[in-house]
Amino acid sequence: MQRSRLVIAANTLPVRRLDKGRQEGWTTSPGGLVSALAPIARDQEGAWVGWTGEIDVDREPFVHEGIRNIPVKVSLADYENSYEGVCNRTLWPLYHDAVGEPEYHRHWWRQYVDLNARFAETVASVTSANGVVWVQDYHLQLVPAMLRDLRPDVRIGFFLHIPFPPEDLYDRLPWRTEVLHGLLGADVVGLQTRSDTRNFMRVTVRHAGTKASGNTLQYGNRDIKAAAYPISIDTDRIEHVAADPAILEQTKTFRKQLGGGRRMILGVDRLDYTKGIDLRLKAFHQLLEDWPDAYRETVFVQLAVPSRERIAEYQTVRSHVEELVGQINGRYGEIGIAVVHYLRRSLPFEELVAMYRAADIMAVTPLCDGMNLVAKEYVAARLDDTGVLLLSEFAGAAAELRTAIHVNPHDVNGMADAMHRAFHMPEAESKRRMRAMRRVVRKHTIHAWARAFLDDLGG
Ligand code: GDG
Repeated sequence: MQRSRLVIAANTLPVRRLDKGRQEGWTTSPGGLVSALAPIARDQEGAWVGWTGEIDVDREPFVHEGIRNIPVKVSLADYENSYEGVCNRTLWPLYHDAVGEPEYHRHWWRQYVDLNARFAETVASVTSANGVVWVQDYHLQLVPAMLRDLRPDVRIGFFLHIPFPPEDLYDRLPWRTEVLHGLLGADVVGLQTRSDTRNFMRVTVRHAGTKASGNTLQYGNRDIKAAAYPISIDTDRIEHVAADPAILEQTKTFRKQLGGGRRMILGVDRLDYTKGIDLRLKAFHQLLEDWPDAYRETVFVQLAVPSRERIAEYQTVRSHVEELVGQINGRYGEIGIAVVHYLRRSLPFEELVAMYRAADIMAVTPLCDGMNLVAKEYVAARLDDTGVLLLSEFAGAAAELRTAIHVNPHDVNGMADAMHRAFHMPEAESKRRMRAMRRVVRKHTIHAWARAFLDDLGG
């Protein structure tokens, strides 16, 4: 097997299969992580280990746009017990403040261990001597230690995209020591924020006997760096798209379709119960109740990208959101005029950017979120410094985007007031706030993020 000096391991490969029957082959997946890591992997003739998204399909490694893709076969049992079970019904809710109820099942866990072991073996077999491996996210928390056992010569990094929970929540996890042992196999553990980093360091002291000093954890005879590397976006790309005359035309078309001069609030999320879509809709409802005359001419557009649809909690949040949309439109809409426009699908990236440009207010109000890239993307798209960002204090992005209007997503009345305040903010103030945020996203890009992590890892 050919070996690479830089190997990325992630739940999914950076490509997805084009529809069968139409065109054979692969296309690069959209998304920030892929656009940040793909150029680095390409330059270094790197490899990417991950799942193709297909169940029970055995595929040989293949090269796509200069990156060697190494598929890991995922069986139905892997998918149901490890991916849907441990990843999305145990770890996802637990790490997100238990806003959903985590479930713990031994047979799920066994499959997670097994799948992590297969990832580690695959990575071990494709990494060159003294190479560098960067493991991504909560699906693969055991890989660092498993890989270290197989390949003590390689440098191992791990980055967690979701929050690391506080001690009292983390302690609930029946496999808390196993997970920590897995993560502590890395040389560098990256988290989204300083508070995630503190949480992580604390539990390793308590359950794994590490000694913490500054950003270093002493674990046995090794030193591990644990630090915050807040992820970001491809700012240049978004600015470039936002400046395209065709996108401006699209923006105008959206505004016209929404009713000419009507003011617009936008929400863009995966349809996930952590994103606070329902409470945000309730806040909009409250706004209309409190000031019916002032907001008769306002529309709320919610883009909700379908996600994890087989899981019951996701079906529940979907029906709840759809019920609220119906209630608000039933109460405030008129024939031919909806006040909430709800799209349960994803838009092409260019149209998404046009939406960002069309929105007077962007409401990003998750109950808990590792970072939230949508908030940063909105800021990057506001080339003329107009627009107001409402941002949950429980999104990792709040630590950097300090001049957004910070809201408590559990406080429906408070959010309605914040919407009201945003609509009445003097232009000089909203521009000053937006300019400050734009400086942040221009400086801290996804490329700077990847470089900072790999420099610390020695990659
Ligand atoms: C996890 C963490 C962390 C959304 N709708 C459309 C579309 N999107 C794109 C956005 C954005 C991405 O999806 C969503 O990223 P988020 O960061 O908001 O959220 P998660 O999916 O939960 O991501 C999160 C992230 O990992 C990175 O570390 O920030 O906290 O939960 O980029 O643009 N893209 C297109 N059409 C859509 O309709 N093309």
